Amino acid sequence: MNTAVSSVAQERIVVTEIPGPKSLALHARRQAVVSGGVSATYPIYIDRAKGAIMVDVDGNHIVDMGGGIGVMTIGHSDDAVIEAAAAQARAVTHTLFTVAGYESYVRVCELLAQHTPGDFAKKTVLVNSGAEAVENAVKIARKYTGRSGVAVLDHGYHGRTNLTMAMNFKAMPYKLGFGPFAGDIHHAPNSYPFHDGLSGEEAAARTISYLEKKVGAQDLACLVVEPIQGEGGFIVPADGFLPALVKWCNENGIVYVSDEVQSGIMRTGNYFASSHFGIVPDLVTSAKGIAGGFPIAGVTGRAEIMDASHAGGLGGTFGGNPMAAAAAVAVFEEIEKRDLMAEAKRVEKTLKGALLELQKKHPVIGEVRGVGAMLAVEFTEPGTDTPRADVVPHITAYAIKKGLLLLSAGTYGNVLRFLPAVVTSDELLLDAVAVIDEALSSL
Ligand code: PLZ
Repeated sequence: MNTAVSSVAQERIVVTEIPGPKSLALHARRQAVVSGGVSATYPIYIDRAKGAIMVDVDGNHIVDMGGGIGVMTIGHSDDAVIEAAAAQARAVTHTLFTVAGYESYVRVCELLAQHTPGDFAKKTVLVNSGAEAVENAVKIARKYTGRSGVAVLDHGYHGRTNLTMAMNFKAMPYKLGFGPFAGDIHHAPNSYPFHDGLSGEEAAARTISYLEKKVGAQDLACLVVEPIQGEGGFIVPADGFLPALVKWCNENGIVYVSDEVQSGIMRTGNYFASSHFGIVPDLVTSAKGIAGGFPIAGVTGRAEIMDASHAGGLGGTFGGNPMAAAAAVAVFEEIEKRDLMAEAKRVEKTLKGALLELQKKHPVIGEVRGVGAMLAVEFTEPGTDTPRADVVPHITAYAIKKGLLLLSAGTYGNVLRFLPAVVTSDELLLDAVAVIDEALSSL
């Protein structure tokens, strides 16, 4: 294990009630000055973090199964990542890449060209957030095709900007009262095998027929799809669904955008989840795990599409910030150097195995699913697919008191999702499942 991980005990250690007194004091200060629109899943405040552990201001060592929603894939405060960012900060912190360049931006684009699916010339634009990456993908697809329609799938999530709000499925909390929204966005059915029982081919035929009837393929600039829907509940589409959509897009001149903000950068044990499903998208969005906690995101894809914009059409003051870009380069280097891809597969083996065992004991577990270090449990009335929304809040509230941070997901709030750092030990993964077992037994 690298020193980054060993400098904070990789153990669950509870020394006060959680939240402890210092967290509660900070929370009171927050409530006076932070917008009420910014939610607090847990009223805890973090002092430092390494690997799989966050240490709160009261000294509790909390096992982080969420990674700040899928960002800390390489682990908290990885030595190589912080060194790279610090060295870059000492050298130069900002130029605005469109005014004067620097190497780390170019290097990230080379690495993304190398590691995104597809054996063709690729180019990238770097931006600040996942939502901004999705915005740019749409913008680029519209410019390239000269069409305006945007297709998205039910249960999808793409961000909080005006355009991406319109692309989200769920009204609450993402859209309610925030309209009017950007137009020409078309929502179509997804593939959700646990609920729809359809094969990939059947689900794709339904999606395609819906879009052809409702919009007309010739009016669509792009189809934007999360290969595994994240906020929607880690919905893994049926085999064959995504390849059929890609084929239809290719045949109809529609740009296929794989939104890999949550599923990308080794999360699923591949650089990009698209590869897991054997698809080659035209454009891929990356963010979250790409820079070990530094804010940077990108759109990467076919050079001819990425070059459709006139010079000056893409950009932004902070996009591809030097420190964040240097951190991203370090993440890619560490993945190779330490074979972290294998660690993502280990996480899947250990955690999925334990969750499947748990399912035998607790029939309220309807489905265990996911790929790599992107796993989830969906809770339903035993023997049915009727969502049980009460289980996840019970488990998360129980777990945090024991020093285990878990995240929920799902349109019906009935999914527990796991986005651990790939450096999380088997012991910690099994310990997390033991805590969930206790929580379920006390339901
Ligand atoms: N596309 C697939 O998962 C972000 C949202 C956290 P940003 N998901 C976490 C929250 O509550 O705001 C996400 C995603 C997919 C786009 C985004 C948007 O990425 O970096 O949050 O803008």
